[in-house]
Amino acid sequence: MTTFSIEKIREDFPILKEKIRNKPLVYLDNAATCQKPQVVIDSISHLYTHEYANVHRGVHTLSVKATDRYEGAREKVKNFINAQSIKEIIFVKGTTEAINLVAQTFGKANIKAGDEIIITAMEHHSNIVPWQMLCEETGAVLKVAPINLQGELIFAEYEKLISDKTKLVAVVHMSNALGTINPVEKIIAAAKAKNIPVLLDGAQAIPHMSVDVQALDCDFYAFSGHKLYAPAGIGVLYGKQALLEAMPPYQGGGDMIRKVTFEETEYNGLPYKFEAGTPSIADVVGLGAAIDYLTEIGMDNIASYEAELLQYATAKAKTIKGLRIVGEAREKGAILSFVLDKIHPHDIGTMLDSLGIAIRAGHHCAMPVMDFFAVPATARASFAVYNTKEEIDILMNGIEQLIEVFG
Ligand code: C6P
Repeated sequence: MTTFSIEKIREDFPILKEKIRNKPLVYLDNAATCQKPQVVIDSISHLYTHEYANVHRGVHTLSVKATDRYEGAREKVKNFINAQSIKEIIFVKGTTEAINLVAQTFGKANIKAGDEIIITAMEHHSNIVPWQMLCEETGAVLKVAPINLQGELIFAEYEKLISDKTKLVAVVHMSNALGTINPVEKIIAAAKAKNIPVLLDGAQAIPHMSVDVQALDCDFYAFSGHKLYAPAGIGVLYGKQALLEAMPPYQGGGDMIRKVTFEETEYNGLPYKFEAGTPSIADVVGLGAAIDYLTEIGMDNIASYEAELLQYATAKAKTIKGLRIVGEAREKGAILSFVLDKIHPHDIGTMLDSLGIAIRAGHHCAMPVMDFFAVPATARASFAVYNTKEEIDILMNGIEQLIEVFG
């Protein structure tokens, strides 16, 4: 049952009033990136209008104000995912950079020839390629836990891959191509039984459910701001303090140092050790505002509203002849991937655009998933808190129209 006013929420997002090809915008490409509420836009505008300067560097008033805003946002992120300390919150560009950071620091320090890293067959390229690069550099081996035709992890096969050679498990929390929500508690427990650290790719999960990194007991959690109603170009790597402290820095430069001479450099403490150079200050402030906005609505309310939307869309999609849903996991987030008989997903995307409907068509940066389901691509509608059942009706009518004309 919806516990908030959807009309009010839609009012918060100015872009939803746009017309696309003379039709009201129906934005269903939220898994790629979602739209921004006015409070996020205002927070950035306010910073640049009244409080902007570089952070951690100046004693002047504006620098102190900007630093307060920036560090205030870190505190908000910490509370949002229930980390133990702000030292565990590293600002990065996004999920991709967060995973690369772990591969290049934790990975290089702890993984050697013959060691193994476990991922799953439903990973985004961002959680495949950094590990392949590390394996190439170190001689480690990448193991892939298989999935079934519903798009679910075959847990028993994952368990079989865990051995004394396993040095890291890196798994997507919610798949962007299928919508599958992985049983991360079980995945983590199986790895912890052998003291193996676990990284979760939370890019898709974070906007759809409440995430508690302490309850999960994951070692790393990566996510992007732009899928969480915040600006693009900012993301978060959560890491357990002890692990982060033991890791070498990622990049060298300003802010990540305590003392530099030509002979040697003493690195800064956490979290700054991993934040070299002037950060994306306004984007961090925008992320803080997005977190305030979502906290006010409540992540559990968002999860139950979006579950309603997904259920509604799935039921409708199943009545359309010639439509096949790709990814029918029992635990699923607000993503509907599908293919149509005889119409290529790119044509579906283009034709729906002519009706004002934005979906994504393609391999969704998950080519191995496409290979597994033997499709070149899928069409993907992905829902956010501001979407409605009426918009889903418009989507389904659009699909029926294009089947009639081209199918
Ligand atoms: N998926 C999609 O349309 P970045 O680009 O760093 O913000 O996020 C990468 C990423 C990592 N993991 C998962 C599960 C993701 O879904 C994404 C981004 C977008 O599905 C763009 S390819």
